[in-house]
Amino acid sequence: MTFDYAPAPESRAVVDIAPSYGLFIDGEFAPACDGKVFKTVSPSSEEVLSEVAQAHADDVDRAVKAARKAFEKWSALPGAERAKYLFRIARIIQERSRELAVLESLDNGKPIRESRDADLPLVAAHFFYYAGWADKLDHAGYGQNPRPLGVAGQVIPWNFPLLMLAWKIAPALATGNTVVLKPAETTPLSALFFADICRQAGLPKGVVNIITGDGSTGAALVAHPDINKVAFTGSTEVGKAIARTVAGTDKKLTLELGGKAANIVFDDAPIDQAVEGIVNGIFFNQGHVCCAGSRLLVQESVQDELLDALKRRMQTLRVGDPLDKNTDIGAINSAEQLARITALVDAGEAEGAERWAPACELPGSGYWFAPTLFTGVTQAHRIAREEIFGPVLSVLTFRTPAEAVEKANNTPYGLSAGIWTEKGSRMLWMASKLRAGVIWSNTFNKFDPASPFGGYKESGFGREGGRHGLEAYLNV
Ligand code: TAP
Repeated sequence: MTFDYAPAPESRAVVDIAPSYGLFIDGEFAPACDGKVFKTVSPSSEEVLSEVAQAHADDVDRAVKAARKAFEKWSALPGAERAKYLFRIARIIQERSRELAVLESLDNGKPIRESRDADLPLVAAHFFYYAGWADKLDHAGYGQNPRPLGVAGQVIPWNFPLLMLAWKIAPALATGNTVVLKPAETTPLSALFFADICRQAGLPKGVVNIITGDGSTGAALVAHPDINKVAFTGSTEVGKAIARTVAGTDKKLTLELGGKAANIVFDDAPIDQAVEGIVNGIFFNQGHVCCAGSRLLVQESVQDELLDALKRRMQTLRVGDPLDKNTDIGAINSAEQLARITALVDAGEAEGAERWAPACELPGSGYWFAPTLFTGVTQAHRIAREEIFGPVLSVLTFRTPAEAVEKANNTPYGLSAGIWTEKGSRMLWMASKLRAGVIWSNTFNKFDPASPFGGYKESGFGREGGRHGLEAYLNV
């Protein structure tokens, strides 16, 4: 479904944003018990969008209790009944996708073209997909009568606020669990809008609870003694801390963490197509993508040709207002993230890599970073090892397929990889050697709810999406 968006000022009017929001607990919005709030800001204008309740540990407890109470009835519903609610939610998301896309672009900074054509269709598709599983769990390959776990505590990041919510909530509900979800501090609004959709869909009270807050709220949730499952997406550092909290308890845990994916281009690859894939791989969503193709590995013999074409293409990228449908690269999500990107880029220069960016004028207010390319990068450089989580590409070269595999795997992460070649046998050989959970060939950043997603090594464990995504929420 596509909409023709009005120019920026009118788009803003597409969605009503309340001046303040409470926590969504047991089907009602209510302030935090101590009345604390925080502001959520649009990263493209630094305008305060709304004030949102900051959940206290007692609020977390209240949300978990509501989810526990709701679990009894929700888990006892026939799968076909749960499916009806999920289908209804999916349809309302489609109906309200224009509002949601604008809201997501305002709160997160991502271009409206992406929230409209990528995030929202994927969010709805995810709910439709898991709705379809709700009455077929006996056929999921886990034997007769797989049982839900109970209450799931879910913590998500700011890069795909609504999509990460869908990845967490849809499989949990389909399998008969109830949830308490904490969105990231910088992007709470689409999760609160989703709470309203739950009410619109008539979802029983307490099945979904949304508690806004900061890292301390997430920590209180994962440490709560009465949750049965923790699902986390975010940084490897916080993921490790959560694993330590959960260790020794009977809580089931899945972690989706960081990445430093290699996008590998062989000399027989269709260069123009590869350039599009590289651009999509690193500049989609400002590079705030855990599976971003942030390391370009190019075969030496085509390096010059490829880099010339890539630089020409980068000169056409438009950075600016997320609500302008011609924008390719929106705002960096927060001042903190901008500082992190800037520090790593400075380190790249200090360590001797060569920095290049097209001439591009950045807006005066808000948080912005021009699409950037580093050549002369070695594996020892920080920009080749650490996740930048921004629109910054590090280019390395290789001569042989074996060298490409060695360099691609030379990272503590293992979330995704891309291979560009005409040779089918090489694709298969590479795919068998790369230590990455998702491997794309002659494409990049393609997602489908039927396809499991997740990492190797420090990119985490467990899979979301597909039949595999059910397992994380079932006693099997
Ligand atoms: P984090 O700082 O890890 O935050 C993720 C979520 O955890 C946020 O809701 C955060 O709350 C919360 N949190 C922070 N400290 C916590 C604690 N001690 N206990 C429990 N929860 C806590 O990551 P981020 O900056 O939002 O996101 C960027 C990172 O996420 C990148 O490294 C990226 O690779 C990774 N990521 C991975 C994936 C997948 S699928 N593997 C997808 C998206 C992002 P506040 O934001 O309110 O502080």
